[in-house]
Amino acid sequence: MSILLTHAYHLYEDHKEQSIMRPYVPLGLLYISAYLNQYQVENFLYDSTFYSPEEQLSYISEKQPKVVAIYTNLMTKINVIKLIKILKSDARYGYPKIILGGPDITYNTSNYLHAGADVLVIGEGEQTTLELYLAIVQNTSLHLVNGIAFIENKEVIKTPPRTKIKDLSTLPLPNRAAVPIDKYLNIWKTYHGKSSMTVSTQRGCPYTCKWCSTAVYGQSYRRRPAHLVASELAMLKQAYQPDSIWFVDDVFTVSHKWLKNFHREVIKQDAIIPFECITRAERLNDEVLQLLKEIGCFRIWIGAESGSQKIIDAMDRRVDVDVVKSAIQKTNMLGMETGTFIMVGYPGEDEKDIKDTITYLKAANPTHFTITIAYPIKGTSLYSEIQDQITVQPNWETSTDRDIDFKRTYNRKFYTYAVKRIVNEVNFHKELLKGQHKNLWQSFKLKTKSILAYTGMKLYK
Ligand code: B12
Ligand code: SF4
Repeated sequence: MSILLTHAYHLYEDHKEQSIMRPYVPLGLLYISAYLNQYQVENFLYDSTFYSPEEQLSYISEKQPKVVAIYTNLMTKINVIKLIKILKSDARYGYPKIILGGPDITYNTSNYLHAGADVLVIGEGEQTTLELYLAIVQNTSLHLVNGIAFIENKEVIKTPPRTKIKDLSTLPLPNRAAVPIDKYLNIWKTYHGKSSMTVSTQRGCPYTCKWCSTAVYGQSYRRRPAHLVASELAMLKQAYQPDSIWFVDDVFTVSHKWLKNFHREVIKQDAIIPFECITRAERLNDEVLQLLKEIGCFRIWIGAESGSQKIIDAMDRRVDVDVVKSAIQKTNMLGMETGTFIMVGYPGEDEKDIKDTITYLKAANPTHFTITIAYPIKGTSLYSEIQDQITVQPNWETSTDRDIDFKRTYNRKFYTYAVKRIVNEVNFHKELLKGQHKNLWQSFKLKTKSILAYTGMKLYK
């Protein structure tokens, strides 16, 4: 009897990731594996990141697990469904029960069950996976397990929601020994000269940005005690010597009290590792920035999503664009890198808003910025708002939420050009800021691309 935990992300298929090569371990699976270990439940973890679907299948065939449990997000969905269909139809794999978990299943319950999954674990996975696995092997009623969905007599049954884990200190550390950590660290070293690992200190986010998926942890805020996070860092430092850490938390500085404790603990436990984190501008101030810097923070991602207050408000982002701008500028001045996220094509956005975004990015001057064309994730308020304006809704099993399109202010192609316009115009400005060190040829290329993109915008407006 055993459970095999896996996912369906294969790096060799992800051409975008191959150009950046910043792979991270599937932390959710590692948490579940550690939890099962704590209860002496035999589990195998197959991290498919560096392997092909064929290699994954051959591993499943060799292990013949009773249960195959697969992590699912909106991008890996297509591969997950392919995997389910193979496991359901080929005797070589012993017809295991198939459990799915992760962020994409919460609001696509019926679809995943009809695609062949036996049971879905909704929300936080540790306790539910343990109880569900025991129910399967002991053949007891699934109705007694909270937080799951399954089909019975052709009907989708959802059991009462699982209570969120209140005290995160009860969780064991993620089972990093179950994945090829060296491969991850070596790829980082080879492509970036320094390695990086992830750590999670927080579950849930109390904010309500309309496009953001809160499908797993909900609108909650729970935090691991600062001294335990510091001990985890000390352990990582000793075991793997990572050059940096990415805290995968939604809003790292949401609690200043926690941050002060964490500051004290990492110093006390000699656990400082350079790190980057994501936070909100209004949860930063001079003191917080100083604390972050003192404990090794080298990069802060501060989201505004737009330079237009009108769009920020439409997103229910609850932040002032000038506060974001000033937070980025202050962080830059303290010698830490900054990053920001931009979304274009949000409902109601027009050309003036895009112009405001360019002006904002030029003034804030973050070290890095990423741009996404807005898409509606099932279960978000944005999805509910645009539901009756969907213009493109491809087959669910073979497409992702990113392929859904809805009625926007302009033609979809307008936004592809808008992204190019923002990138080139802002990077042109960055060249100018270099003063006498600027590269004239590079500046000329960027400005030309920016003008061409602007022409494209006008064409598709
Ligand atoms: C780190 C991260 C990334 C990293 C992933 C690195 C890695 N290998 O893990 C990177 C940067 C690569 C990334 C990319 C993307 N991400 Co991302 N990411 C996150 C983030 C910030 C943290 C994830 C994490 O580690 N959490 C901590 C762990 C412990 O939580 P967890 O994974 O949710 O696991 C728990 C449960 O889900 C469940 N569970 C997890 N796995 C399994 C498996 C089984 C079998 C079971 C039963 C249960 C179960 O139990 C776990 C413990 O309770 C989350 C936001 C968040 N706060 O969670 C977004 C998030 C997961 N990402 C999201 C998105 C949209 C993306 C992208 C599609 C973005 C894009 N480019 O458009 C891509 C997809 C990439 C891909 N091809 O898979 C969405 C997912 C929405 C959805 N419905 O799928 C999230 C929720 C962000 C959001 N709020 O909208 N992401
Ligand atoms: S975008 Fe960030 S702040 Fe907003 S709800 Fe999502 S995690 Fe929270």
